[in-house]
Amino acid sequence: MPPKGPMSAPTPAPYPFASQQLPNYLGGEFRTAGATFENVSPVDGRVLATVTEAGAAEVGRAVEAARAALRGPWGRLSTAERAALLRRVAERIEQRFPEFLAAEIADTGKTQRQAATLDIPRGAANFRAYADLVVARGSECYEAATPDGRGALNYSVHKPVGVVAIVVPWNLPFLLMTWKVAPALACGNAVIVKPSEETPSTAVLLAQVMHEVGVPPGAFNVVHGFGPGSTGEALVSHPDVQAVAFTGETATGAAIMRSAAATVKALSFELGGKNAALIFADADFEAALAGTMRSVFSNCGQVCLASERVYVERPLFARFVEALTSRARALKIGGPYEDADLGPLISRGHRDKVLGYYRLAREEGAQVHCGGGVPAFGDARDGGAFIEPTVLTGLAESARCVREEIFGPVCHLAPFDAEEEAVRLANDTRYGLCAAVWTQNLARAHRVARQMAVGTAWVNDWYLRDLRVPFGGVKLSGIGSEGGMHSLAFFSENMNICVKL
Ligand code: NAD
Ligand code: 6OD
Repeated sequence: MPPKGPMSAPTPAPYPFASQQLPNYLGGEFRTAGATFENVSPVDGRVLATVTEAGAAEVGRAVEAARAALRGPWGRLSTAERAALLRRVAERIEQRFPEFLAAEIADTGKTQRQAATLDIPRGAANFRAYADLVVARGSECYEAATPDGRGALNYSVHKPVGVVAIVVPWNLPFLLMTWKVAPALACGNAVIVKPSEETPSTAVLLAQVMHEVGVPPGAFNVVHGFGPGSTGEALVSHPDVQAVAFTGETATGAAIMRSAAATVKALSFELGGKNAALIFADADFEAALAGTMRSVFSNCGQVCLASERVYVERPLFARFVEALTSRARALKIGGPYEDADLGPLISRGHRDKVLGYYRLAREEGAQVHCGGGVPAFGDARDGGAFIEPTVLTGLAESARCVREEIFGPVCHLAPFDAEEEAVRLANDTRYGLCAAVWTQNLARAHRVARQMAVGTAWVNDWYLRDLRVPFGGVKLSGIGSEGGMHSLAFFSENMNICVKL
């Protein structure tokens, strides 16, 4: 949850696709042929637009267009020329900021404050970051001895992997899509994006931007649709797709792995989490409280990095539960333009899932300190997917609500007595995405952070990002690292040339 303050961002434009049919973008053309599905507002359940579903034939066309782009003008651009194009993409996103803002907000219902300070600016930043990184990348060079004494020179060359599928979720749609599109294009691949069926709009705006700045046809393609038995499966099983970069649920990652296995595609997966926050008695109480409010309730809890398990050292436990509950009760729930703290969940379907966990928590013996239900507004918002922020205690560590990812505005708090116990509790999960450690003891901060079995441990903060650092999950939370040179490595083939001197 970004802190409240004066809005620096421009006011959003009207939703750019109101009552229109969102097209696929194939080989530089916007196409609306085929079946459609509805884009529904999570704020009030209205149909915002229809979306063209790409069947297997359209996916095939996208792959053909991508292959042609690699053989054509796109494949002939230098690294510097590609980087210059990415910078123009970033500039154009900024010029069309109000439309991106309106589109992201319409699809997700997220607060204007968050979309304006995180989602859309990060989309532009992703393109700039990878434009800079790709031109800064060097290559390896080794001199080797040979029996004749003349030696040999080895040097590596980065080549694109080929046609890359990028399959992304709905929680931070623009941020997560561009996080993969930017490095994939920077490395010279041809990209086919499948946005989530829940959030199709910013992908179409991005296609328009690519078109406007002159990204050659076929280098960037968008196919809309669902996952299993639909667009997503057709894409990730296509024999001419060489790599899949996926963000989403762990079970979906497993399904994609099966689809991709037959043609041995390279995979990069950013998956689910059941992340812990550890609050030691020596923590700065106010900072830990504010940070945990953000890590539990930002984006209505729909962040893979969210702290769904909060462990507090016993002397602080009762005070922390009371303070978190009181702040959670005070959160304002409302529509994106109401200066609310909490927007809706993405859909009624997802709300049913989260409410199922609220019910299960009671059955499993939780004490519900606040929330646990659905707010009533008495207006159109009752047709949306709003839900109450919820604070739980009292569950056993074996409870499903402590073990399974809920992906809503809810956390369970439990006390601990010793550092080793805190480390054991935090790591006792099949996931391994991130952890937040709150302490003012410097030695403990380093010691505990290092023992976290996760891809990222934050100390005295949460979701503080530097786009150069490795970002990924261990165990069920992912395969591989993205971020900085790690993304460039995934999206490149590394070829060695050996020259006998
Ligand atoms: P999801 O896995 O249901 O869907 C993600 C995407 O995969 C969508 O575009 C969907 O259409 C597609 N898809 C679904 N089944 C498919 C299949 N069989 N083949 C090909 N594509 C398929 O995820 P979601 O509900 O959209 O997002 C929430 C999940 O994403 C949570 O589990 C969250 O933790 C995770 N997530 C992880 C990260 C991370 O960085 N680790 C970031 C954001 C979200
Ligand atoms: O900030 C990022 O780069 C990133 N991949 C965030 C993931 C958030 C999960 O919901």
